[in-house]
Amino acid sequence: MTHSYQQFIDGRFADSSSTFEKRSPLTNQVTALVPEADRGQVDETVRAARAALSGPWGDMTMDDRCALMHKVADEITRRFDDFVEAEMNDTGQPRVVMEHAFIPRGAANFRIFADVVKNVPTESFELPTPDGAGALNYAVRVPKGVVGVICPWNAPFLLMTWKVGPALACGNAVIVKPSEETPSTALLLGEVMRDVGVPDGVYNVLTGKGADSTGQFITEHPGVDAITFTGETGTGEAIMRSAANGIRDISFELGGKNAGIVFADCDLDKTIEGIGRSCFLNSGQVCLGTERVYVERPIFDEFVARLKDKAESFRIGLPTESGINMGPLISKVHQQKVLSYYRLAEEEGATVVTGGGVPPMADEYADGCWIEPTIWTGLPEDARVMREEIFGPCVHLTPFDSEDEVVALANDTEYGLSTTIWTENLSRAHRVARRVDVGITWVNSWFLRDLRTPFGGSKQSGIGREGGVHSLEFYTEMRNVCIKL
Ligand code: NAD
Ligand code: 6OD
Repeated sequence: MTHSYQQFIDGRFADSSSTFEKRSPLTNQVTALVPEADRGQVDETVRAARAALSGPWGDMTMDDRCALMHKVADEITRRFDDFVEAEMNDTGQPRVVMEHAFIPRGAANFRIFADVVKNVPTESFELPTPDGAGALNYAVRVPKGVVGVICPWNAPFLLMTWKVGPALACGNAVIVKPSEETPSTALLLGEVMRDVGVPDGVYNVLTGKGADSTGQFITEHPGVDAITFTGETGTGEAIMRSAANGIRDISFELGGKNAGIVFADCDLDKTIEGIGRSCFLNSGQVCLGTERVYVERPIFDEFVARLKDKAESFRIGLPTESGINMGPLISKVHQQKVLSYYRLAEEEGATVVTGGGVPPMADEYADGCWIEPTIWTGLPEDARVMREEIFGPCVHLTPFDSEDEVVALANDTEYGLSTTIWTENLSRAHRVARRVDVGITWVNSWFLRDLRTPFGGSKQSGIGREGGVHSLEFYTEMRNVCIKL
């Protein structure tokens, strides 16, 4: 049965004159019709959001606003199963990943930032003046205004709330554009916002596509004061051009080609577990994932054999089946992209250690977007598979001989999002961590998140940092007040 989505504008669900089809990643069958907001609806939504800023939302005290954000988190927790179900249907990823990571993080994004906002001080300076009376400067934070939040499909609820949580805690109004593949949890959050009493126009969701569609219409709209975006680097370039009109602020979290670094003195059991997650979690559709792993030569062969066992231990299947820990890719288009890299790896001379194709699935799932976890060795560093983000459950393993060599290899990329380093030598861990040119380094762990820490990418992996106080720097404007005494 085909479900019809609506958009969430000014506190109400609304249709649109045009729609597009959404397919299930499990079957590739059409499951829903999604509205595509046109320029008129974007304009209407911007007006509603601006009105909210000068209405009850703008007048609300910080304490009341933050208390409301806690209510949002509580209501997400109360409706936990609805969120798990919605996200699972959109992404096809295993229930266990939704329940233990992606949905609880959505609620945490509201709680943590409500608390951060209340606890960050502003600065104050006393200035001597010739008359001896002096002057007092103090800074105040005000919301940026209407923030456009443009989101990807790979961890939809986590990544959307990671931006909406701090944006609202800081007093902004938001217009969220979820990915065309995964609109469900953003819309479900509309019900939550309405039910806990978030004023109309504060949280809006416009569904649609990107270029020449809703995404572009939002980012080009002069009434949108700032744009926060997570997605591909190329899309970031397009949005940056839109944001240049009217000099609007941007925060970008973009693509990666992250390196894992494994030293011979690592705890190999823990390393295989950790690197296994970093390569294959969410079918490799995690921006922080590792598609290149460099392993110190004395343990290279053992590492290859053990990571192969790990990859082959994944149970691929339906998100609702027990014991399943790998789902499909998001769409046929993405599956074809990943498979094109699987073919390219062989053309470029890779040895396929495991995987490389599509697992057979039965009956109505035969045409789903399934993919095998894949490991390669033997590619040169200039192979395209070594340089371009694939965003699938695949990794290339390369041996190395020295610290200097591995730092150079890890840094030899236009991206700079994250790295994961595995060693039992603490001094080496600190030394190497400082030298890898990325925004986020994990040692003996991966994707272990403290939301108070700076998060973002170097080089072409992003602009700006969010997390903790850094989110406030983007979602508020600092103003200085100077009082002559
Ligand atoms: P994408 O860039 O194709 O799309 C992201 C969003 O941008 C979608 O909502 C899309 O509709 C919209 N969009 C596309 N073109 C647009 C335009 N011209 N103007 C305005 N909006 C536009 O990314 P994706 O395929 O959804 O997600 C995968 C990518 O996201 C990968 O590159 C991955 O590395 C990256 N990512 C990065 C992070 C991070 O934190 N750095 C996190 C998750 C995903
Ligand atoms: O944990 C986060 O806050 C975050 N932004 C994760 C990004 C995951 C990318 O796929």
